[in-house]
Amino acid sequence: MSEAAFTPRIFSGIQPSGGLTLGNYLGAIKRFVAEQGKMETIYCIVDQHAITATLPEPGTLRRNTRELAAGYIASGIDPEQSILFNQSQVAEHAQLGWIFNCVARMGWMQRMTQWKDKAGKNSQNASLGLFAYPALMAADILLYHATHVPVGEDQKQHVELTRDIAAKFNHDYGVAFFPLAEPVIEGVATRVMSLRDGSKKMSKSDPSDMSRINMTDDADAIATKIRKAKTDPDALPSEAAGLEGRSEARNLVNIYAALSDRDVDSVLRDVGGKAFSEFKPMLSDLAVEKLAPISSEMARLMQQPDEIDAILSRGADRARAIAAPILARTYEIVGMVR
Ligand code: AQP
Repeated sequence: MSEAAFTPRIFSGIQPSGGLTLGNYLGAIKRFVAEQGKMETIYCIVDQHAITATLPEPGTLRRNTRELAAGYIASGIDPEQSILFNQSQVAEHAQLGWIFNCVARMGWMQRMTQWKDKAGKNSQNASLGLFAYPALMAADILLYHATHVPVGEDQKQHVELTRDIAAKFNHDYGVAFFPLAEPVIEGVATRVMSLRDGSKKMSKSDPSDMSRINMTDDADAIATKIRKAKTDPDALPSEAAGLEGRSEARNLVNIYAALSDRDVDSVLRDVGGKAFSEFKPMLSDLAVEKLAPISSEMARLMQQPDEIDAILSRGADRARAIAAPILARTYEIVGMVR
């Protein structure tokens, strides 16, 4: 087995399945920004994944795609330094996804917790695309021979499946063609929880808007949501161990720590002993200070949809230049006549 040595390269994506949340920002985008300059970075708007749960209205999908592009750029993704594009413009994703549908096993897919959560009790009525989603995600990553995939906790199992698909392909064809990509899950905000229920992750698709902070929320909305966030009656502890069994309190402290680029212990040294009535306004002020410049820049960019589309189209050209030879070599390995 001899093939390429793999150049360190980052790939990650976000679905344009609704407005961006603070969970997407802290768990993904803020960390994507921090990776720029360390190695080659490729960031994708995975619009083909965004039609797996339900088929959104076309105008909504277009708007969400542009808003996510604006969110990436307003948060600090530089489309010159990173490759920024939407998945459907690079047909190689779907093409490699098909090969991986044939590599992945039904049993592997059935074990995916996101499939179980999203399909729920009515799995017979879920789309085939939702079931195959992790194989397409493996294609997204491996089409660029990415070695590192920064994600939130919830996506760890899908990156592990990507490794299984790469390993099976390499083994079955006797090659070392695809890298075993590493999930990169670092920092205090790899799992930002719902403001209404500390056992559920903050999610774009949660029916309750009060459960999440949207990146487009104004200062009043942020303050209201934090003021109404579920907590417990006790004061904040002075050390992280005191957050044990207090999921809502832990979540708010983690958000504060992530927004201020501090660790939890250092935050608790300052706020330990305070009641939530005192801590929540501190958290609101910090969230508004950090998020307001991003949301106003997003609003400005959204006034220029043609400029956003041009950035995505240039990004897609750059992505295709990497993807096409990797797909061509994959077809050759598989034995497809070209
Ligand atoms: N609550 C979260 N905390 C930390 N990280 C999170 N991510 C999402 N929610 C949180 C991370 O954001 C990246 C993009 O996720 P996605 O939008 O592609 O899919 P998702 O994980 O299914 O996110 P949502 O918000 O829950 O979307 P819907 O509601 O459409 O399913 C990933 O790196 C993810 O880990």
